[in-house]
Amino acid sequence: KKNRFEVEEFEKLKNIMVKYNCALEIVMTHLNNLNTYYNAFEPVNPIEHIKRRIKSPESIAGKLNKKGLPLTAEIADQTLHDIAGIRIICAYAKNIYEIVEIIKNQADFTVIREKDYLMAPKESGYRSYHLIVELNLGRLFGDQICQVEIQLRTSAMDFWATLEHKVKYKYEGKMPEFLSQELQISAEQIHELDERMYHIHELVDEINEDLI
Ligand code: 0O2
Repeated sequence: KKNRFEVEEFEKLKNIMVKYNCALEIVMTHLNNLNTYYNAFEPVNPIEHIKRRIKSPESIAGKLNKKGLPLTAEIADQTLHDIAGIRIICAYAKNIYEIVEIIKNQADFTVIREKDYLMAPKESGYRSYHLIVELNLGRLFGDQICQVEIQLRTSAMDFWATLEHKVKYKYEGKMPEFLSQELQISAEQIHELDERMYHIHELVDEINEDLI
């Protein structure tokens, strides 16, 4: 199936995208403020960096096709939770849980779904923490509700996920067995590396405390 909307639906989708762009801006402002706060008032900032993206129409159509749904703007709006997406990259897994708690306590948006793929990695080896937050766009938008997906990962997990995504895309879902095995092994090694790095970080922290 072609990953393309009919002209009329594409026009409707463009309007819907305006809404998701605004939602993305609102959530990004909060996260940027959090980043600023950590830089100004805390000894260490657990956030390495923040990335954002709006799903392309081709990618929206591809996801609807994969779910066996008709290619309409309304169905995309109702069924996809990740049209607006944010990725927060942290140094250590522990930081991820810290930031998840802060996001859950934000007054301006509500967490409506969460998935902990750190505790329970996907079969592919994928690790990340996913949150779907919901927010009201205000009077101007007729108080419409909009969802934004926030993915939280360590730098190492992001390195793996980016490569795996590229490989998966190249093989259009039919990845050769040896490659998926290779990626699963790499995911485990990356997890081990994450834990080792955290261990070193803790040791250094303890030494610093002894010196004070
Ligand atoms: P893209 O191109 O990154 O946007 P749903 O999204 O709710 O329909 P599901 O399975 O419930 O489907 O969502 P899930 O697993 O919580 O998250 C889906 C998103 O997580 C994906 O979006 C990816 O960004 C990421 N993800 C999930 N599993 C994997 C994986 O095995 N490898 C990699 N690299 N990323 C993964 P999209 O739309 O599939 O892709």
